[in-house]
Formats: sequence, structure tokens, C-alpha cells
Amino acid sequence: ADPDRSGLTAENVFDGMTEHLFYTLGKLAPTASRHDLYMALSYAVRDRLMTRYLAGIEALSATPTRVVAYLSAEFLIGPQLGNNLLMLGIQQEAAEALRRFGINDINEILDVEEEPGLGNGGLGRLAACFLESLASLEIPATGYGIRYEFGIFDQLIRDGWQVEITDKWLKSGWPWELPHPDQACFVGFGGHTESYRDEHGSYRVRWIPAEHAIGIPHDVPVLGYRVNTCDRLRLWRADAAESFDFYAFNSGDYYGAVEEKVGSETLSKVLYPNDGTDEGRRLRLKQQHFFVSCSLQDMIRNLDARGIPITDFPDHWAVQLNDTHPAIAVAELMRLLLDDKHLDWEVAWNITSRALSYTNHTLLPEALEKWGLGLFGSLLPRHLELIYEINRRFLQQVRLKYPGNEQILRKVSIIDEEGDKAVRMANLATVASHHVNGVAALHSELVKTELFPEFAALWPEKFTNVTNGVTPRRWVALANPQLSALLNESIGTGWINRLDELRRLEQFVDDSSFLERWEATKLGVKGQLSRYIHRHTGVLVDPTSLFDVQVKRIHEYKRQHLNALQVVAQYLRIKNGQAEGMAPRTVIFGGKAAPGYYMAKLIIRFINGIAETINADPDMEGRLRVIFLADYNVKLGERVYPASDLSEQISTAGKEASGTGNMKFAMNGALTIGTLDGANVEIREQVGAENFFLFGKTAEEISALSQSGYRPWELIGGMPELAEILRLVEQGHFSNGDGDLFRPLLQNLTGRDPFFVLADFNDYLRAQSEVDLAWADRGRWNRMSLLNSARSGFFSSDRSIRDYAERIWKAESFPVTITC
Ligand code: DL6
Repeated sequence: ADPDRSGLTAENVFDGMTEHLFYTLGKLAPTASRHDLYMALSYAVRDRLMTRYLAGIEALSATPTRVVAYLSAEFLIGPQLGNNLLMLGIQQEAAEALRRFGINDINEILDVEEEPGLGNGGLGRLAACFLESLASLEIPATGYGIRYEFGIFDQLIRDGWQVEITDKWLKSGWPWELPHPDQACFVGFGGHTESYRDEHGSYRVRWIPAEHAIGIPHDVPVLGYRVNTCDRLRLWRADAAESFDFYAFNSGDYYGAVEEKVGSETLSKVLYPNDGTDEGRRLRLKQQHFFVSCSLQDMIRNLDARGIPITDFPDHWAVQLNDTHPAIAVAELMRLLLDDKHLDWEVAWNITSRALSYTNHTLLPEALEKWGLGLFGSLLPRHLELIYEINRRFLQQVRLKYPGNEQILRKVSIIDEEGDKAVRMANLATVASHHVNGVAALHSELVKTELFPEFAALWPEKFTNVTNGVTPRRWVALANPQLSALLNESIGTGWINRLDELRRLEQFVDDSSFLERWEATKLGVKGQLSRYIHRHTGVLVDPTSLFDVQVKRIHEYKRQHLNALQVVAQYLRIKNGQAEGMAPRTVIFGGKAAPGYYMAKLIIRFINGIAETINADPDMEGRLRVIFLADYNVKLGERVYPASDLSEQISTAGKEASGTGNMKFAMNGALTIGTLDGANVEIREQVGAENFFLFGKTAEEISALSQSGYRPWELIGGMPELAEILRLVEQGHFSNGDGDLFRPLLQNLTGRDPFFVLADFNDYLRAQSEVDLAWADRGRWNRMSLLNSARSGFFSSDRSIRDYAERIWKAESFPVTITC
């Protein structure tokens, strides 16, 4: 390669930018805008990734090894430029190159980047962390997903309500992708099947789809940290198979002529903005089949091109299903093997079940995907036939094990026969996968005992746990340069790819001057967030106050309304002159609600109503501030986690599968107030119970309460503080006197609330008082903060990926040397 295009000096980067400004962007340096400079720098950086990316492809074709194919409907990858500079180790060099263009603060250019919002929240962000860790561990991998033209909506707050705006992340061009129209794949929908005899006289089936779409791959390079491995995120964009119907056009029907094109492009138009709710029917199933089919065809084509027999598929591809969104892969792989490759059923099934593994990310019944047979059969008739056959064979096995037990058959069947008949995607994925994992220890246990007890009895060895993790590169090294500098100086830089080395911080736990630096570092970052808050909300917050933060999707099970109620409790205590011992707090919320989820949107309105009242009250000055940060996304997360003191992880026990924000907070030295839910359990084990503020009922207690009958209205009589809070809300104190506005929320809390908010309320207040007490002794707080960070090594996604690679994928590291 041209040394200038792979060189890493400031001079090389400057030359690359100059060349791209001129030849790629058609601009002269003196007239270049910030956006032009962002594009030019990105292209120059992308050149450097290409050297590594292509060296990897070449090395892999010479030495076949197992590649991980991570299938996910969502990849929330965040801004790319800053991260790639960190990965290459050229942050200083890029800053220097920019100075030569008259830009003295690199952040001015980094801030230009539009983030691709190709995910809803935790599940999509996890996929992005996993791809990064795969590359950093030098494991060959491809992430397969959809290139949504419009990602998760942008959120505005108007009169306290969420307003959704279309996310046009591609409007100014996105320099990180490389389209490969030459590798397009065809995908069918609808139509019918027919049987025939092949040349050997064997009975075969073919599918005659009624319509087709084309998937065009767009590749995003994913570089590992300071290694040559550059993996790939391959996102499919839908195009029309025949983009122009000349017959219709010639007969004068212009709209008819482009109709098919419009219909096909709709496939990759928009990400469904739901999280844990079952929504969007036909188009969503089409999206899932579209990207899964393209991806499996791509994997098979890769083997064919290298002359590798199809029966070796599982030796070359470890296919991970990220939740059930890609679970149609079971039927699609079978179809490709049976109908295209003409393999026999047993051989095809052996390949499929050795290649696939499935991660479950939720126990919420409404989020477990089911497709009505009518819809499924009309879109994917061949797949439905195959699923019936998979189910028939599977149920036969179950009958042998449990003769006469019809109840078990009904529960494990892939076809839900109760009510409206439907395909159960989680059952399909479980039957076909060699491993099924949950995402935190408690969650994986509940998958076995609550969700799939019958499957777990059938195949105990199939079920396992891999606790989630997050990448310390983005979430500490990139997001928190101040803390990183302190870490590098005190314990060296090894923590960046061996996060367990943070343990070495424990040597400073009684070193008061180090703890003062620890506190000062946090204060500096809080100052930055305070300025951001002022710019975006107009509210002045005190960086020395306790930053108490809850950022995540808005959902009743995550219980932002529980937090809001305790903020009102604090407000009332201050009003009533009972503020002694209370820490001055800035309570920060952020998160998007699914557009169709009324209660979640009302919770946002509730928080903003409380914020308005409190922030306008002179009695609250210096004591309490409430902020709702609009449009929470990866970029904003990078500002928030490093600046937080207290991490709110307050979901109803048993409902949050893992959580990953909880890990980002802990790494950055925030203390957690939380329930025994998801990965909170393991965070508490790792950091020590004495460094964690625990409250609330356990999953078992919640389940028992649910069975015995939860009657929150009976609790209020014995909880005078809560009664006063509810009265105030009812009177319209936080809604300009409108007593009706929050009535649905109050009815929910005091009625049949499935998330047990009031049941945990008093214990939550008690835990919050312990927070106040700890904050009052700043030396103690700093020690606790340091220990949270020091003991967070377990939550690196490198650990999760090693675990998947060793136990589930049997995938190994494959270092790449650059010879060109
Ligand atoms: O595993 C990633 C993430 C977990 O951390 C969250 O606890 C969990 O809620 C989330 N699950 C989903 C499921 N959505 N669907 N379907 O987003 O996964």
C-alpha cells in the first residue's frame, strides 16, 4: 500500500486530509467547512483501516478459520471518528493535523459527526461493544444487520412532552461505509411452493416467491484496539429487484412503474422504535427475513467461492442469534441447504444445529416474538412448511421422553396452539441452537426456571449464562480522558485491554492525596456536563452537588416513576424543613419512550413537570435540581457516565435481563443504588456489598407478592410521606393545577401495577438516606467510588467475548500481520 495512506504520523494524516479534500470532496483547504474537515479526516482514517481490513481478508482466505457471524437487527455503534482514532492510537496526530487547518480543538470536528442510531438501546449497544471486543481480541467476525435509512427517532421535549423527529443520519453523507453492489443478494417473499423430482428422482420442494428484493451490503470496518484485526459490520440496504417496470412505464403508468422500487426500499427504511414491546407486524417480519436471508446467502457464497464443502459450514461460521429477531435463520438455513443445496434433512439439520446459538435478552412476555400463522404463511410459505416439519420431529422426541404428557407438548411446541395460532420464535431458536444463553447470572437462571423449564429439563447442557459487558475503550478511554489520564499515570495503560488491571487502584484506597485527585477529576468532568446542561436546558447546576443519574429507555419496569416520586419526597422534606443531612443533588434523567407507549410518555411528562416546579422554587436553590436531558444517545452517554456520582438501577427485580449502563457507571466510579436485578447482582458481588446501596424486594419476593395478590392501595394508609406525595400530584402541583394530567399514572401506581413501584418505595427512600450519609463523608465516598472502578474489570465486554468464544463459538484469535 501507499505508505502515505497507511502512515500514522501527523504529517501523513495531514497529507491524507489534503488529498481527500481536493479529490474526494472537491474542496480547497481555505474554504473547507468543519463538515468538510470532518469528512476529510474520516476518509484519511478510513484509508488506514483499509490496510488492516484487506490484510485480514487476505490472511483469512489463505488460512481458513472459524468466523463469528453476529446476527442482530440492531447495532448502536455510536460516533466512529473519535473511536477509530483511539483504536489506531493517533488522537494526538489527528489533533496536530487539524491545527494545521486552523482547528485548535479536535472536539469541534468530532462533534460534527451524526451518530447512526441503528438500535433502540441495550441490545443494539451490546452488539456494538461485542464487535469491538471481537476485533480487539483478534477474533475474525462479521456483524450482520440492516442499514436503516432512518434510525431511532430524535427526541425533542416540547411543553414537557416527548416529540419524535425523523433521524436523518445519512443526510450529509456518512464516510464509514463501503457499498458493495457486486455482492448483492436476492430475497423472496410470498408466493407458493411446489414439489418436483430432481435428476436423481428424489422428492424436492421449490419456493416460487411472488416478489423479490435485493440486499446491497454496506460494510463498516471495525478496528480492534492497537491490533491489526479489522472486522466488519455488514449492513444490508434493500433495493428493488427490478427497479423500473418498463411495461408499466410504457403504458403511461409512471407511479406503477416505480411502485415495486418504493415497496422494496421500505424494507430498510426505518428502525422500529420499540424496546420490549411487540409492535410493527408485517414489515418487521419482512425486515428480519430480509437481513437474515442476505446474511446466510453471503456466508454460503463465501464457502462456495473458496471451494469449501457446504457440509463444513459449522466449521467456518459460528452464527449467533442476538435475541429472536434473526431467529428465522433456523428455517432459512434449512431452506437453503435443502432446496438450493439439495442436502437431505438429517444432514441439513445437523449443519443448522451445529452452526446456530441463541441469546435471550428478555423475559417480558410481550417482547417474546410470535407471528400469527396467517401473516407468516403468506410472507414465508416455504419457511412455515419447514417449521412444521422441524416441530413435528422435535415433538416426536419429546413424546418419547414424556409419553402421554400433552401439557409439556403444548408448552414446548414451536406452534402456539392456544388462541390465535402463532409461530413462537424463541422456541424455534431454542430447538435449533446448540447453546442458549441469558445475559446475566440471575437472568440465565430465570430463563431456565421460569421461561423454559421444560426445555431446560430436556437439554440441561444447552442452557448457559454469559454475563454482558461493555467496552472500556469507548466507555472509559474515549469518554473519560480525564480519568484515563489519572489511571495511565497511576497504574499504567494495561487496563485498556485488560480491565482487571484496574484492581491495582486498590493500593490507593487509603491514600488521601490520591483520593483528592480522584475527586478533583470527577469534579472536572461534572463541570463539563454542567455547562452542557446549561447550554441545552438553561438550568444552572452546581458541579459540587451529587449527580444522581438515571439514563436508559423509559419503561415502567425500569421505574423512572419510582425515582420521580423520591425526588418529590426530597422536595417535600426541604419544603417542610426536614432537609438536615440531605446531600445537595442534581437529579438527571434521560431516555426515549417508544412512540406508541403512552404510559412511558406520561412518565417523561411527569419528570418534566416535577423539574419545572422544583427548578423554579427559590427554596430549592443550592439543594435540588431536576434535569431531563433530551435525545439520549451514545454521544450523550459519553458525556453522562463519566460525570455521574450515583447510578440509578432500580428496575423491578426479575425484569431487567442485565443492564449495561450499570456497568458503564461503575467503571467510571459511580456508586449504584439498585435492586437485586440483572447484572446489578454481579456488580454488587464484585464491588462489595458495602460499596453498593441495595434496596427492594427480590425476584422471589416479587413473584410471591404477585401470586398472593398485590394491593398497593392498601399500603398507602401506612405510608404518610407517600400519601402526601400522591396528594400533591393529584392536586396538580406539578401540572399547573391540572389534576387530570397524571391521573392515569396515579391509577397505575395505586391499582394493579405489575411493576410494584409502591411496594419498594419506603425501602428506596431508606437507601437514598444511606446515599446522603455516605456523601456527607467525602473521604468514604471517594473510597467507595475508587473501589467501584477498581473492581469493575469483570464487566469488560472482552471477558464476555472470551467466554462466548471459548464455550459457545469455539472461535480463536487470529492475529493479522501487515506485510504490504
Ligand atoms: O442484553 C442487552 C440488553 C440488556 O442489558 C437489557 O437488560 C435488556 O432489557 C435488553 N433487552 C432487549 C430486548 N428487546 N427485545 N426484544 O432490548 O438487552
